[in-house]
Amino acid sequence: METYSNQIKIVVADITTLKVDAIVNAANRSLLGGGGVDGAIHRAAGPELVRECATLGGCETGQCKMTDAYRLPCKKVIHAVGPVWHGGSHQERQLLASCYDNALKLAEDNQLESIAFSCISTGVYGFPKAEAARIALQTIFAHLRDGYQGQVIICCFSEEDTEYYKDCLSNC
Ligand code: AR6
Repeated sequence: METYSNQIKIVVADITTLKVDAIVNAANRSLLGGGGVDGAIHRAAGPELVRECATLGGCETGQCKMTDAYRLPCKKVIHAVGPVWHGGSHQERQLLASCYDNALKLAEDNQLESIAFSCISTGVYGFPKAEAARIALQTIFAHLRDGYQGQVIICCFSEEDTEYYKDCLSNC
């Protein structure tokens, strides 16, 4: 994993402040906004964002859809719908991996040079944080191995949350 560490950054930030090509929202299937990071993104982007989202027909769990970013400093928002944690026997791990995989495919297909992920599913959706960090990093590293040249930022909302990723980078 160390080989690609110059392409991965772990930061503590409000994701709405990041000037990157795309930020990844932890959305719900309606794509019409909510609490947590989703609420913060919609507030900062302004009402045009929900207007565009309303044209998309929602999004399945594990999938992503991309919109403009309106008043945000980034260029695009990738809305990922993470799984609700129901104990781990409902394909939660595969669905979370699929969010990261699909967001990175969108980044590749659209020549995005930097992408910042929120910690999808680890808030109200209750996904265990250590396992979510491992899944996120494994999926990101698979894309870097396959040749994605961009910068990947993992945007944590607290210093504590960064530890899950740092542990994983040194032990995975
Ligand atoms: N910047 C970066 N990270 C943030 C921010 C922010 N401004 N605000 C919160 N986080 P959550 P989920 C972190 O609950 O678990 C919404 O209502 C937070 O600390 O936002 O995928 C949606 O509409 C946590 O680490 O997302 C869905 O209904 C991470 O973002 C549902 O919540 C994800 O927490 C999705 O739940």
